Amino acid sequence: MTFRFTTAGESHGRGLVGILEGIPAGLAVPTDRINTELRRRMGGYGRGARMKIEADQIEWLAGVRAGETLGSPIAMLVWNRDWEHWRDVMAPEPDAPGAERRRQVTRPRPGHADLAGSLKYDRQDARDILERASARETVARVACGAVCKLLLEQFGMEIGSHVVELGGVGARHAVPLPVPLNEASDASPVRCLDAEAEREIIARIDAAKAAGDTLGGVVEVIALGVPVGLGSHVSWDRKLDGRLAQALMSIPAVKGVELGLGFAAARRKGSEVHDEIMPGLTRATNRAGGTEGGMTTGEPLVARVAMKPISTLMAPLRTVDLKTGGPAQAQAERSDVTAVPAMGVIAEAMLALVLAQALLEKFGGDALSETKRNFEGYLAQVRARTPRGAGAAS
Ligand code: EPS
Repeated sequence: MTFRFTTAGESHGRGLVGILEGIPAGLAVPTDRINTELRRRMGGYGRGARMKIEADQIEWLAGVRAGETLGSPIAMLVWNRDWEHWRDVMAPEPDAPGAERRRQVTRPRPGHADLAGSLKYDRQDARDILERASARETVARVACGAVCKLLLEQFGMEIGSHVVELGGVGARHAVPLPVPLNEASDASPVRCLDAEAEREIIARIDAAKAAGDTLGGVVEVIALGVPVGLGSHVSWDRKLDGRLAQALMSIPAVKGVELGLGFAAARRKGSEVHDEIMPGLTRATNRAGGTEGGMTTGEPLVARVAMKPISTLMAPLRTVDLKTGGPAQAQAERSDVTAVPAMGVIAEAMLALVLAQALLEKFGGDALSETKRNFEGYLAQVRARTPRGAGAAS
């Protein structure tokens, strides 16, 4: 079965649409579980005024009946409440002759898609670019990811995230991490497990806001309960680590992705990097972050995702006015001081989408019952290779 997903929608357009195809029939998809994920994405200290306007909730358009998936493409819609204030700017109808649109953007923001997009798509108004480049699009990703999380749950997998660094403040690593992770991280306004770091991060966000500046940071996203053998070593585009990196890197403003030790592995000796194999085929450590040879090892998947500071600055950087060609200050659109806590929720969704696709590739199934049968058969096969009972797939 082909698994694919796509989104449509502009930040101040009518709404966002997510379409997800390949989810088997018979999966219960309670609407409140999707909306909970959307609410989590809207949160986090440092978000701007837009999140006070919106109350993101899905409407099912297709693919679900009586609370269960049908196996057909699933379509979800989230209306933009802010559309009411932007109708005249964002209307799809042609302008009246001679009318000039409000809120044109001709002073591109360094770091945003404004300039490259305006040149590539030959637009005079960078709003034609930024409306789609806006991270608002991730609403639809999170909705599709929430459906994937429900699927993964059926196979014992659980995904969570927490902020490990924000505005240059690093959190002390909690060992072991709390389970369920999101219950603990969502209790913090910056989704950070270290209370001392949390206080310092909040102070830095306040200071950045006062200075008209923005902050980036790093999130750790983790999947527990992942069976051994998702993805494959046989071809470059089937390697799960590569697919994860692509999916996480596609989140707006993300500039780096690490799995396990990541860059630190390059600075250590082999004896300090590789995870020794123990009787029962378990691992002494999980420095690899849950993949070897482009396949899951059965250990938790652990990725760290680095986000640059948001490129809309209230104290703007230098740019060029595309109308005049002369020097100018970049456009200062309303925006967030930081969206790192929300990025963690989006990273969870992207991880869920990649894992759901890999799961369905391996086990197939038009109905959830069929996928489960195939999954159980495989687990039994792996268990037979781990006679001591313990094992990655148990
Ligand atoms: C976002 C909505 C946007 C921004 C943010 C993400 O709302 P508005 O542009 O109306 O303030 O808050 O977008 C960006 C950071 C960006 O660079 O475009 C959302 O729903 O997440």
